[in-house]
Amino acid sequence: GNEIPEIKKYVDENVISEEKSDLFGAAEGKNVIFINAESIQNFVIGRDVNGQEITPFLNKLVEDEDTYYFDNFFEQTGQGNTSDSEFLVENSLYPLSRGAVFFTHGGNEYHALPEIIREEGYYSAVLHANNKSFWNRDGMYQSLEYDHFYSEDAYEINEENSVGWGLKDKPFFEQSIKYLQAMEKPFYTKFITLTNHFPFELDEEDKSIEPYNSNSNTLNNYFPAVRYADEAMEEFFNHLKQAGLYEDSIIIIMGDHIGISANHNRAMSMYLDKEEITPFDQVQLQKVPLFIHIPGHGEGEVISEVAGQIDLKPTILSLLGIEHKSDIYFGNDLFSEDRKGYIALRNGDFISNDYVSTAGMCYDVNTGEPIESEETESAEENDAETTFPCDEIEEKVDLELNYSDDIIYGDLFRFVDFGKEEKVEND
Ligand code: GP9
Repeated sequence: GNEIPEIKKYVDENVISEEKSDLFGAAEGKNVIFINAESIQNFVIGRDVNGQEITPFLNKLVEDEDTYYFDNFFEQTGQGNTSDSEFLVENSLYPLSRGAVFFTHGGNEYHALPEIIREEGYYSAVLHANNKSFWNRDGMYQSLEYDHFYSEDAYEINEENSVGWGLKDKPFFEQSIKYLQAMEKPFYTKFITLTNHFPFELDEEDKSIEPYNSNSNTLNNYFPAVRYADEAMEEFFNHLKQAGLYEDSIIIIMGDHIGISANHNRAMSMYLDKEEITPFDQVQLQKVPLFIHIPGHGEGEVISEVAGQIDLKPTILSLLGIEHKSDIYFGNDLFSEDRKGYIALRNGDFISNDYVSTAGMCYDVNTGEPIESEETESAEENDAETTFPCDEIEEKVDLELNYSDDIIYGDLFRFVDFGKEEKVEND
């Protein structure tokens, strides 16, 4: 645990903000309903396919006065896909560069959201209609200190209500309502959807829009599958309203990771009407949607500051009015003015409010044009040094990823006494 003081110093000086955001405590005491939306990328939001809207419900949410929509929000997962997105959200640590941390370090000591908010009287549960050991979830959820995991055994699953990976999202949400009704309040629940999963199979009766027409069946079928997920989430909002659960809850919807890999770039460039998908475009395609819906709030807006999955834990804690100064994490409260201004991807690439660094190149974030290096005089010799404007952030990105890896590989939170988080009055 010798590294902990150095890591704590770094996060205190570079990550954790002293200032509370204006939304600190805005959802105090409310239930939190988090939807990990399988494979939903941001490029579908507000777009059409064959002249038909892909996500009519999410598009309405963008305009909704109770909703904050983040349109410059990045997924930061590695090989652990959905499980990595969960890891990022619960811990505000980075997943690993190789393998899935849920498998490789499922027995570590963590200081995750469910544990922290239990101290404030929150009950926590995950609802996901798949085998409980997939991604070693049953083991990892114990380490994250979830109170309960409603896995496939908690659902009625038959041939009619399943497709592809299992229970369809519509019956999944419908069957979950009874668990929410019976649950201790306030609760923090995570719903992990399944239908919009590669290879994006749907039954005919569930296809509300026609597939796209390109050389990639994966991309073609993605659109009707995303529409199905959009409809399922709309139905879920309606179930919550009918069950009397809506008013006392905040609902967060987050795309977990990309659905369409670079293998489908020819079809993707045709759909996006681009000559080719450049490395810069590839990074843009790692955007996933994030919606934070606070019923009755009335001050929602579209937020375009760069943001990522690492930011969810501090954001949720802040919305609930929970201070966490002793904590160690690498994200920022999305509503704080005082933020790092960059998002690190697991491969070391990053996106800042000014630059994108990928494949060894530094790009202007607005134009997508590569930025030339600058020649500067070296202080010691008469040599010229080559520097890129991306260099400074790149150093921090490398440091953060290494610190996060150290925490996981060394199981360093065993040596930290985080104490009790403080519930603070909003001022
Ligand atoms: C499986 C589901 C999908 O339970 O979460 O996981 P993925 O393959 O997307 O990582």
